Amino acid sequence: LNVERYLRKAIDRNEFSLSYQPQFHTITNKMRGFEVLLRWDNDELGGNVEPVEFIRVAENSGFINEIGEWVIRSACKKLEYLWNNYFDDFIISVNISPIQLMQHNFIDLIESIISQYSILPEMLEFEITESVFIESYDQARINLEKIKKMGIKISLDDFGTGYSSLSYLNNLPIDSLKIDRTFVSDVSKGIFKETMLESIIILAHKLGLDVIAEGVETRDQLFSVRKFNCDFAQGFHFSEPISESDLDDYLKHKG
Ligand code: G
Ligand code: G
Ligand code: MN
Ligand code: NA
Repeated sequence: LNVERYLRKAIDRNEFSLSYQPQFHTITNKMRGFEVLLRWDNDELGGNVEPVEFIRVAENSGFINEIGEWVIRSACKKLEYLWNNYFDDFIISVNISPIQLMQHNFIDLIESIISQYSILPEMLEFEITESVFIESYDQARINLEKIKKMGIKISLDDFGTGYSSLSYLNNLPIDSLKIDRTFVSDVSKGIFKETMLESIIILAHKLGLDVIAEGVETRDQLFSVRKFNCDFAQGFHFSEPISESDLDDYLKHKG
């Protein structure tokens, strides 16, 4: 397929960029930080290619490791810049593919990247999905424990979809849980969705986890997640993912 062929050249041709979607505390409205989202602009494929169209291809070809390294490095560089210019206390959150997490040299790689920038590991968060544990639970778990020891935060992404198992919540070294946007978007559509949302939040809090609601698009949805004591929220209600070139403007006007 063409996608794979072009993907292999994308880093050298400077076709990748990162977008940044802010997350906010539901009550104080204080910014928690940004989720980093990969963007790919390729002329031959007609411009912007969605991550859903190429992440899987990159995973199957193993090329995700190289792309992922580029993402982490770029995110750390931006983290250094933001820490120097805007914030004392915030988090940059990076999506990590299961394939990346199972690399033998993953920990060395992360330590090496972090040492090259003036940043603290505590400011970095890795978003993982439950699919990690279907493939190779042990290897992923070993790496996660090491990442956690380094001080990097770990969050479980898309919670509530796929092969969710509640036992993961107790067995893995995670700090926070991101509630999938389907629970948030349907919250006004009946008591079942409300009960699901509320129960997930109560469970997470009992396990000492922070909770982030994804896909908050309206004020009503924000009020709903706040009513159930959800700690943080992210979504179009606050902001779309912001391109690198717009980020300074956004932060200056935010004050
Ligand atoms: O907003 P967006 O279309 O970018 O995100 C779609 C999906 O792609 C999300 O599930 C997100 O987790 C994934 N994704 C975005 N950026 C990255 C990345 O840098 N690495 C990995 N592995 N997945 C990403
Ligand atoms: O799976 P993950 O949570 O990493 O996916 C992030 C994806 O969600 C990105 O594609 C991003 O653009 C998208 N996204 C972010 N905020 C919203 C929102 O409020 N509504 C919808 N529908 N998608 C959103
Ligand atoms: Mn994510
Ligand atoms: Na998600």
